[in-house]
Amino acid sequence: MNTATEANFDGLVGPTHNYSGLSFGNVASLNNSARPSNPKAAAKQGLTKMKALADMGFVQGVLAPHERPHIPSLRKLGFSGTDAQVLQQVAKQAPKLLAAVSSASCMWTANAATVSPSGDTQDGRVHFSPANLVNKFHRSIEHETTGAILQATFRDDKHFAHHSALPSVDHFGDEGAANHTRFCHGYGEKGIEFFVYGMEAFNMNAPRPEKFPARHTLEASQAVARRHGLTPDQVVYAQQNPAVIDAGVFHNDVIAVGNRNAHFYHQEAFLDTAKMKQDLLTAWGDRASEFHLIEVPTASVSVQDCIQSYLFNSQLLSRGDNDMVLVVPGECENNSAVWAYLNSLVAGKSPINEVKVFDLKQSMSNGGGPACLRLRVALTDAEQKAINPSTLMNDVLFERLNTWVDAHYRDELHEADLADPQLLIESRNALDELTQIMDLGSVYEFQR
Ligand code: SUG
Repeated sequence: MNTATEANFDGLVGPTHNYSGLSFGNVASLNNSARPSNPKAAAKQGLTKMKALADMGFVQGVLAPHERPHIPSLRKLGFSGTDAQVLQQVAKQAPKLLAAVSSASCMWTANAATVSPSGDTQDGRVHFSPANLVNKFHRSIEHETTGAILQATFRDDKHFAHHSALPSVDHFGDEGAANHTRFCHGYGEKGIEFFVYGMEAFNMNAPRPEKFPARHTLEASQAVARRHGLTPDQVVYAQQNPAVIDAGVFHNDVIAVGNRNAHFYHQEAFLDTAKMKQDLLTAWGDRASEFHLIEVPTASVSVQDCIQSYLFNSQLLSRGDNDMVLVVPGECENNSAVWAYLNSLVAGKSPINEVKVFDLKQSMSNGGGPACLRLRVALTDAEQKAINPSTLMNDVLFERLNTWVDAHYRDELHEADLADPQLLIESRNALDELTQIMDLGSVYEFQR
């Protein structure tokens, strides 16, 4: 058996971070539409969390932001001329399209890909499938650059297997690790991969939400499990409760989080909670008493409280066996029901022994909490050594990235600013420098 560690790769917030109300079904995105944003503060809030986790001894990586506004997407849609002319035309003819190709949404790297660690896969490599994010146009343009950045980070095919995204069509709607959790004894041991979906695409008679979209399908998860070489006995599928999707739980990570032998979830998260529990316990096998099902009742915390506070959009991190810390956003502290629940949780018998609070307001206002901002990758020592070292957080990288943000980021951005050709130039200059800092090569179209 290999020993392995869980690394967290956070998305660095890009220079065009803004609030455009692009995500129907995501309450925060819709509520904050057209509010001015602060890209500099957003990037710094993210960096502060990354550094704090690195200082706590966790392996922390960084995934670079994408090129935005994304001029190649606009050219595909028929805009032409110089880059400045393209911006001018789209701002006049289709301002929402400009907002969509300017979104810094790749910061939410829980949606970047689904990752299966080497302990789970038939060929003993770590498998990555970038998510097609097909349900939202602004996110559907992420997967190619995501793939390039993942390959520039996990850059050796002896240890890492990189797939392309699934077909970009609703039937295979894939939102990545936001709907995927891995349970295991130790990170290097064969684990259980738990896939949560919003609907069955090919079965019109199965339940599905009525108001908001189910972004992720069972068929997408099944395809990812197949291509990653997972064996059926280690895979569990569960359907999200359509009623919570309709209430604003657009990804399962807004209402459940798991790590090693603990599943922390809300009473109303799943369509069939009893089956979810039974299936996980069956897959876990013997030593069932070591598996913790921590169900939060509606009577303590309502679904609305979950959506408002992002209680479950937390990072559940192991400090040792049966010793976990929960990283939550500041909104949890400000919600009295949630804060009371968390205090009783850490005082109780579960493995969750401490809560750490981070200010991530800039990301939270678009519906992205601590768990949205990170992609988990369990790695053996040999795999860790094979990673591009310039992507790993430490004192030097923290300093360099803060200086870089100070040099290139604005501290106020309005939707109208997205048409400013100077913003495009600033963003490209910033990213060009970043590829050198992080030794990524030419991952962006403007560099080729
Ligand atoms: O896809 N918000 C993102 C938030 C993603 C959160 N990720 C996880 N739960 N894992 C989304 O809805 C809003 C952009 C805007 O409206 O400007 C946005 O894309």
